[in-house]
Amino acid sequence: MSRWLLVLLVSLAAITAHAGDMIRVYNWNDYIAPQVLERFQQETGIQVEYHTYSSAEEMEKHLRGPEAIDVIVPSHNDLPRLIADGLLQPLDFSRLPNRRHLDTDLLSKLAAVDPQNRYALPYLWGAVGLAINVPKAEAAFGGPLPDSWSLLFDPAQSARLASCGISVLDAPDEALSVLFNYQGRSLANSAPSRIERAGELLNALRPHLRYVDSERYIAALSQGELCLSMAWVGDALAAAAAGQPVRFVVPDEGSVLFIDNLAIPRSARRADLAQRFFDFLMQPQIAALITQETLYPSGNADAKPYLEAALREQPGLYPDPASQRRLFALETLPEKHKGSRDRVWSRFRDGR
Ligand code: N2P
Repeated sequence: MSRWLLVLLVSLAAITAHAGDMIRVYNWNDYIAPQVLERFQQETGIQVEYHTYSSAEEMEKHLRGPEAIDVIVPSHNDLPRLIADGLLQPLDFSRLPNRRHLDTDLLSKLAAVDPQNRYALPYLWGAVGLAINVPKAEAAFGGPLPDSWSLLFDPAQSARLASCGISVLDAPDEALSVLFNYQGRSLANSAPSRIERAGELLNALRPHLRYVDSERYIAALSQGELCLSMAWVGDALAAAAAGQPVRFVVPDEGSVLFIDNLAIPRSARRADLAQRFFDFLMQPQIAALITQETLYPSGNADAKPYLEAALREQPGLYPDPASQRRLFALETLPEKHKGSRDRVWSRFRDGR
């Protein structure tokens, strides 16, 4: 073969290897740094078709739907069911050299829901708490506020805050877990009839809320349009970063932690490219950029030194030891609770 023909063939091969290389990614809203996607596309020539969802329910709809998806980001508590239902593919660790940077503490927590960490790579994590616009909330409340879920769950207290705007996450497992915990119970160990009873309390609360939504509240908090939100940590810190006097509180009664994970759906056409994407994201500097942008703690232990000092020290981002003692990992909801949960939740969310 002539040298020129060989050169031609090699360059043709290079072109065809890249032409049409694409991954379809579904991730939570506000959960990536846009420049990270751009850099990945530039460096690898792999196109990313990027979509977002704002609830676990929506995520699961996509996962069970007809579309082929290469990357999905489920929370740890949903992993057992997704794995058992065959909706995820095992990872190939040999394609993931940067996996060594992941937080081993998180990996061992995850092993409880994903034995041997075969399916999931911790990406971002954090606490559920209350985002409070302190001056607005104190003015409406008529004095200093307790660091308590009672602000939300005690209808007498939430009635006082209704005028300055309250929202709740569209996250039934999180919301019911913190409610049960506030009442001194455990959601996973309670009878389904208890969930129906909790539904009555939620319904009493509903008229005091603007909405039950996990996306709208981010901009609203940042514009001072809400004074109390059940919030995921990064969304609350984003409002503070936007200049609002918003505090993120892990209430005295305690709250839940979530770990969100990179995973490959069963339907993926390009598991190979999905794993290249994961390995790219697991570079400590890239992981740091993502935390810098989203204000969620990183699943990457080696990202910390690359965070700007102000962020590394930012109270609330990585829970301090006192909050840590009040936080427990969100439990997986037993199958037998799902019916009651879904009934109670759709009535509450839609305010009917
Ligand atoms: C960020 C979404 C946080 C995901 N807006 C919580 N599992």
